[in-house]
Amino acid sequence: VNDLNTYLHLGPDKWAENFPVANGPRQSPINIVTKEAQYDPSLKPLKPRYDPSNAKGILNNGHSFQVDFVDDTDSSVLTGGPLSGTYRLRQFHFHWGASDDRGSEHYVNGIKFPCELHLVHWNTKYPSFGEAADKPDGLAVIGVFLKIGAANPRLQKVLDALDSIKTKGKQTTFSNFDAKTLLPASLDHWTYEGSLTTPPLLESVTWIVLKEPISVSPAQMAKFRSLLFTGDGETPCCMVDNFRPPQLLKGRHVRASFK
Ligand code: BO1
Ligand code: ZN
Repeated sequence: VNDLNTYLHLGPDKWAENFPVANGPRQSPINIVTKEAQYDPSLKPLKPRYDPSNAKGILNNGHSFQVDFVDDTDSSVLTGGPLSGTYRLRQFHFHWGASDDRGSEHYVNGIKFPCELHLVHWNTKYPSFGEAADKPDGLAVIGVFLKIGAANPRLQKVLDALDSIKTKGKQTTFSNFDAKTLLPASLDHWTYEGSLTTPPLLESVTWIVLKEPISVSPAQMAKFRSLLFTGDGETPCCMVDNFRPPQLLKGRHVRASFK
């Protein structure tokens, strides 16, 4: 694939033409039907341990923006929950809508949120993110819903950086940021076996979707929507509706860490 971005902009309906795994057995996101999720007492407490000094940069990748982390040691890791072993933080990014009635990738009982945060980790039983990314137990992503409410001061440093990366391909340094401050008070979660939600849609993700949303104000959501999909010199196109809709469950089971 020479230009992943070309496929991204054709939209989710066209992805299967070049990525047949789009119709595979463990695609993401999904609609989480809470009454179908079974409490699993064998799930361990989820343990994120992040080092603020690992934050490295922030990039407009043309379909979202991502904050990247140095991942050459076990200093920012996720363990516990459904996971065996240690998963290193690689990056976080968001998906959001043009308006507050949509934007999240996962739904809960058919309910959409205006935005969803993804913290992307890779299993250190493999030598690198790239090696892990196509293994069934290679990746773990924490999903956090954002709901409209009070301004969230913990988002502000990220949002203030967006003016510097308005267009596709722009990046700047982003240092000394504690990703844990973006998590809600409760780490209660649902978990299931899924995939990347954008091409290459690899079926390698253990999804950990937190039950408790974090807040975001209308003005903060406007800041997300001020980013552009387009590069400098192109006709500006606002970065909005960068989510994939829910995929078929195909017999999968969703487990809950809480009763
Ligand atoms: S998501 O969390 O399921 N929305 C998701 C979707 C796609 C990626 C990551 C997370 N893509 C990968 C790229 C790699 C890149 C990596 C880390 O993200 O395929 O090329 O190195 O930024
Ligand atoms: Zn994502």
